[in-house]
Amino acid sequence: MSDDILFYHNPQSRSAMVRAALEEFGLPYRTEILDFTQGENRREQFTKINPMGKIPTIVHNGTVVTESAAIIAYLADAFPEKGLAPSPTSPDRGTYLRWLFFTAGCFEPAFFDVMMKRPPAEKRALGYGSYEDVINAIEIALTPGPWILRDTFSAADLYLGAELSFATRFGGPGLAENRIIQDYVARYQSRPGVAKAAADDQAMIAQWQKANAPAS
Ligand SMILES: N[C@@H](CCC(=O)N[C@@H](CS)C(=O)NCC(=O)O)C(=O)O
Repeated sequence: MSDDILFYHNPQSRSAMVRAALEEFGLPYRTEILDFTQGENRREQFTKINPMGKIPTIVHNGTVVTESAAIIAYLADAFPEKGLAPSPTSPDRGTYLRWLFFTAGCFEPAFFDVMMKRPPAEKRALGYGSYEDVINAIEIALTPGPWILRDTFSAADLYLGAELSFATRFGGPGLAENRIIQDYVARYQSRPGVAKAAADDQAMIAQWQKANAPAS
Protein backbone atom coordinates (compact mmCIF):
# COMPACT_ATOMS: atom_id res chain seq x y z
CA MET A 1 0.00 0.00 0.00
CA SER A 2 1.39 3.39 -0.98
CA ASP A 3 0.73 6.71 0.66
CA ASP A 4 1.47 8.42 -2.66
CA ILE A 5 -1.54 9.84 -4.40
CA LEU A 6 -2.01 8.09 -7.72
CA PHE A 7 -4.00 10.38 -9.99
CA TYR A 8 -5.72 9.15 -13.17
CA HIS A 9 -5.95 12.11 -15.47
CA ASN A 10 -6.65 13.45 -18.93
CA PRO A 11 -6.11 17.20 -19.37
CA GLN A 12 -9.21 17.46 -21.58
CA SER A 13 -11.59 16.26 -18.89
CA ARG A 14 -13.03 16.99 -15.46
CA SER A 15 -9.86 15.63 -13.92
CA ALA A 16 -8.35 19.06 -14.70
CA MET A 17 -10.39 20.25 -11.67
CA VAL A 18 -8.66 17.73 -9.44
CA ARG A 19 -5.24 18.54 -10.83
CA ALA A 20 -5.90 22.19 -9.94
CA ALA A 21 -6.88 21.10 -6.42
CA LEU A 22 -3.79 18.89 -6.01
CA GLU A 23 -1.57 21.80 -7.05
CA GLU A 24 -3.39 24.22 -4.80
CA PHE A 25 -3.01 21.79 -1.87
CA GLY A 26 0.67 21.53 -2.78
CA LEU A 27 0.53 17.73 -2.55
CA PRO A 28 2.91 15.40 -4.37
CA TYR A 29 1.14 12.99 -6.72
CA ARG A 30 1.86 10.51 -9.48
CA THR A 31 -0.07 10.99 -12.69
CA GLU A 32 -1.33 8.23 -14.94
CA ILE A 33 -2.67 9.66 -18.18
CA LEU A 34 -5.59 7.81 -19.77
CA ASP A 35 -6.04 8.39 -23.49
CA PHE A 36 -9.77 8.29 -24.29
CA THR A 37 -9.03 7.97 -28.02
CA GLN A 38 -7.25 4.69 -27.31
CA GLY A 39 -10.02 3.51 -24.96
CA GLU A 40 -7.54 3.31 -22.09
CA ASN A 41 -10.22 4.24 -19.55
CA ARG A 42 -12.31 1.25 -20.63
CA ARG A 43 -9.57 -1.34 -20.26
CA GLU A 44 -9.78 -3.83 -17.42
CA GLN A 45 -6.62 -2.48 -15.84
CA PHE A 46 -8.57 0.72 -15.10
CA THR A 47 -12.17 -0.53 -14.80
CA LYS A 48 -11.13 -2.81 -11.96
CA ILE A 49 -10.25 0.45 -10.15
CA ASN A 50 -13.23 2.49 -11.34
CA PRO A 51 -15.93 0.30 -12.94
CA MET A 52 -17.44 3.45 -14.49
CA GLY A 53 -14.30 3.91 -16.59
CA LYS A 54 -14.29 7.58 -15.64
CA ILE A 55 -11.80 10.12 -14.45
CA PRO A 56 -10.89 11.82 -12.22
CA THR A 57 -10.01 8.86 -10.03
CA ILE A 58 -7.40 8.78 -7.31
CA VAL A 59 -5.93 5.98 -5.21
CA HIS A 60 -4.55 6.97 -1.81
CA ASN A 61 -3.49 4.61 0.98
CA GLY A 62 -5.21 1.79 -0.87
CA THR A 63 -8.54 3.61 -1.12
CA VAL A 64 -10.06 4.48 -4.47
CA VAL A 65 -11.88 7.81 -4.58
CA THR A 66 -13.92 8.88 -7.62
CA GLU A 67 -16.21 11.88 -8.27
CA SER A 68 -14.53 15.27 -8.51
CA ALA A 69 -16.34 16.73 -5.50
CA ALA A 70 -15.65 13.69 -3.33
CA ILE A 71 -11.96 13.68 -4.28
CA ILE A 72 -11.52 17.36 -3.46
CA ALA A 73 -13.41 17.00 -0.16
CA TYR A 74 -11.45 13.83 0.65
CA LEU A 75 -8.11 15.56 0.12
CA ALA A 76 -9.16 18.47 2.32
CA ASP A 77 -10.01 16.06 5.15
CA ALA A 78 -7.02 13.77 4.60
CA PHE A 79 -4.63 16.72 4.80
CA PRO A 80 -6.18 18.95 7.48
CA GLU A 81 -2.91 20.85 7.91
CA LYS A 82 -3.63 22.48 4.53
CA GLY A 83 -6.55 24.31 6.17
CA LEU A 84 -8.94 23.88 3.26
CA ALA A 85 -11.89 22.32 5.13
CA PRO A 86 -13.64 23.59 8.24
CA SER A 87 -13.49 21.02 11.03
CA PRO A 88 -16.59 18.82 11.54
CA THR A 89 -17.55 20.90 14.59
CA SER A 90 -17.04 24.29 12.96
CA PRO A 91 -20.17 26.35 12.28
CA ASP A 92 -18.85 26.76 8.71
CA ARG A 93 -18.94 23.01 8.06
CA GLY A 94 -22.59 23.00 7.00
CA THR A 95 -22.13 25.81 4.49
CA TYR A 96 -19.01 24.11 3.16
CA LEU A 97 -20.73 20.76 2.62
CA ARG A 98 -23.85 22.40 1.30
CA TRP A 99 -22.11 24.05 -1.66
CA LEU A 100 -19.93 21.06 -2.47
CA PHE A 101 -23.01 18.86 -2.72
CA PHE A 102 -25.10 21.54 -4.42
CA THR A 103 -22.49 22.01 -7.13
CA ALA A 104 -22.34 18.29 -7.91
CA GLY A 105 -26.00 17.47 -7.36
CA CYS A 106 -27.78 20.59 -8.64
CA PHE A 107 -25.46 22.79 -10.69
CA GLU A 108 -24.02 20.03 -12.91
CA PRO A 109 -27.31 18.45 -14.03
CA ALA A 110 -29.03 21.84 -14.47
CA PHE A 111 -26.09 23.07 -16.56
CA PHE A 112 -26.14 19.95 -18.76
CA ASP A 113 -29.93 20.27 -19.20
CA VAL A 114 -29.48 23.65 -20.86
CA MET A 115 -26.36 22.69 -22.81
CA MET A 116 -28.00 19.54 -24.18
CA LYS A 117 -31.33 21.28 -24.69
CA ARG A 118 -33.13 18.85 -22.40
CA PRO A 119 -36.40 20.05 -20.87
CA PRO A 120 -35.75 21.83 -17.55
CA ALA A 121 -36.13 19.82 -14.36
CA GLU A 122 -39.55 20.21 -12.81
CA LYS A 123 -39.17 21.95 -9.51
CA ARG A 124 -40.69 19.19 -7.46
CA ALA A 125 -40.09 15.96 -9.33
CA LEU A 126 -36.34 16.14 -9.82
CA GLY A 127 -33.89 16.98 -7.11
CA TYR A 128 -32.09 19.92 -8.63
CA GLY A 129 -34.38 22.55 -10.21
CA SER A 130 -33.97 24.87 -13.17
CA TYR A 131 -30.69 26.37 -14.39
CA GLU A 132 -31.99 29.87 -13.55
CA ASP A 133 -32.83 28.89 -9.97
CA VAL A 134 -29.47 27.17 -9.53
CA ILE A 135 -27.55 30.21 -10.82
CA ASN A 136 -29.61 32.50 -8.60
CA ALA A 137 -28.77 30.35 -5.55
CA ILE A 138 -25.05 30.46 -6.42
CA GLU A 139 -25.14 34.25 -6.80
CA ILE A 140 -26.68 34.53 -3.34
CA ALA A 141 -24.05 32.16 -1.92
CA LEU A 142 -21.27 34.28 -3.43
CA THR A 143 -22.60 37.55 -2.08
CA PRO A 144 -20.74 39.30 -0.56
CA GLY A 145 -17.93 36.76 -1.14
CA PRO A 146 -15.13 36.73 -1.98
CA TRP A 147 -15.43 32.97 -1.29
CA ILE A 148 -18.16 30.55 -0.23
CA LEU A 149 -16.97 30.93 3.39
CA ARG A 150 -16.56 34.72 2.98
CA ASP A 151 -12.88 35.52 3.67
CA THR A 152 -11.81 31.89 3.97
CA PHE A 153 -10.84 30.06 0.80
CA SER A 154 -11.79 26.38 1.05
CA ALA A 155 -12.06 23.17 -0.95
CA ALA A 156 -15.68 24.13 -1.71
CA ASP A 157 -14.22 26.96 -3.85
CA LEU A 158 -11.83 24.53 -5.52
CA TYR A 159 -14.84 22.62 -6.77
CA LEU A 160 -17.38 25.40 -7.39
CA GLY A 161 -14.71 27.61 -8.99
CA ALA A 162 -13.64 24.78 -11.28
CA GLU A 163 -17.22 23.97 -12.29
CA LEU A 164 -18.08 27.60 -12.99
CA SER A 165 -14.87 28.02 -15.02
CA PHE A 166 -15.72 24.92 -17.03
CA ALA A 167 -19.33 26.06 -17.54
CA THR A 168 -18.20 29.54 -18.65
CA ARG A 169 -15.71 28.04 -21.12
CA PHE A 170 -18.44 25.88 -22.61
CA GLY A 171 -20.83 28.81 -22.99
CA GLY A 172 -23.28 28.35 -20.12
CA PRO A 173 -26.10 30.84 -20.85
CA GLY A 174 -25.65 34.19 -19.13
CA LEU A 175 -22.41 33.24 -17.39
CA ALA A 176 -20.01 35.41 -19.41
CA GLU A 177 -22.06 38.52 -18.51
CA ASN A 178 -22.65 37.56 -14.88
CA ARG A 179 -20.40 39.85 -12.82
CA ILE A 180 -20.73 37.93 -9.57
CA ILE A 181 -19.79 34.65 -11.22
CA GLN A 182 -17.07 36.08 -13.48
CA ASP A 183 -15.35 37.89 -10.61
CA TYR A 184 -15.41 34.64 -8.63
CA VAL A 185 -14.06 32.63 -11.59
CA ALA A 186 -11.24 35.18 -12.02
CA ARG A 187 -10.34 34.88 -8.32
CA TYR A 188 -10.37 31.08 -8.59
CA GLN A 189 -8.26 31.05 -11.76
CA SER A 190 -5.66 33.35 -10.26
CA ARG A 191 -4.93 31.01 -7.34
CA PRO A 192 -1.29 29.95 -7.90
CA GLY A 193 -1.94 26.19 -7.88
CA VAL A 194 -4.95 26.52 -10.15
CA ALA A 195 -2.97 28.65 -12.61
CA LYS A 196 -0.05 26.19 -12.56
CA ALA A 197 -2.31 23.20 -13.23
CA ALA A 198 -4.01 25.02 -16.12
CA ALA A 199 -0.64 25.93 -17.67
CA ASP A 200 0.69 22.37 -17.28
CA ASP A 201 -2.48 20.89 -18.80
CA GLN A 202 -2.39 23.36 -21.70
CA ALA A 203 1.24 22.42 -22.36
CA MET A 204 0.31 18.73 -22.41
CA ILE A 205 -2.58 19.36 -24.82
CA ALA A 206 -0.33 21.44 -27.12
CA GLN A 207 2.24 18.64 -27.12
CA TRP A 208 -0.43 16.08 -28.10
CA GLN A 209 -1.75 18.33 -30.85
CA LYS A 210 1.75 18.78 -32.22
CA ALA A 211 2.42 15.06 -32.12
CA ASN A 212 -0.85 14.33 -33.96
CA ALA A 213 -0.66 17.18 -36.52
CA PRO A 214 -0.61 15.97 -40.14
CA ALA A 215 2.89 16.19 -41.64
CA SER A 216 3.15 19.21 -43.95
N1 LIG B 1 -19.41 12.41 -11.82
C1 LIG B 1 -18.03 12.35 -12.25
C2 LIG B 1 -18.01 12.48 -13.77
C3 LIG B 1 -16.67 12.04 -14.34
C4 LIG B 1 -16.75 11.99 -15.86
O1 LIG B 1 -17.83 11.90 -16.48
N2 LIG B 1 -15.56 12.03 -16.48
C5 LIG B 1 -15.51 11.95 -17.91
C6 LIG B 1 -14.51 12.98 -18.45
S1 LIG B 1 -15.05 14.62 -18.15
C7 LIG B 1 -14.98 10.59 -18.34
O2 LIG B 1 -14.14 10.03 -17.68
N3 LIG B 1 -15.47 10.10 -19.46
C8 LIG B 1 -14.97 8.90 -20.06
C9 LIG B 1 -16.03 7.90 -20.36
O3 LIG B 1 -17.12 7.94 -19.77
O4 LIG B 1 -15.75 7.03 -21.19
C10 LIG B 1 -17.23 13.49 -11.58
O5 LIG B 1 -17.82 14.49 -11.20
O6 LIG B 1 -16.02 13.35 -11.43
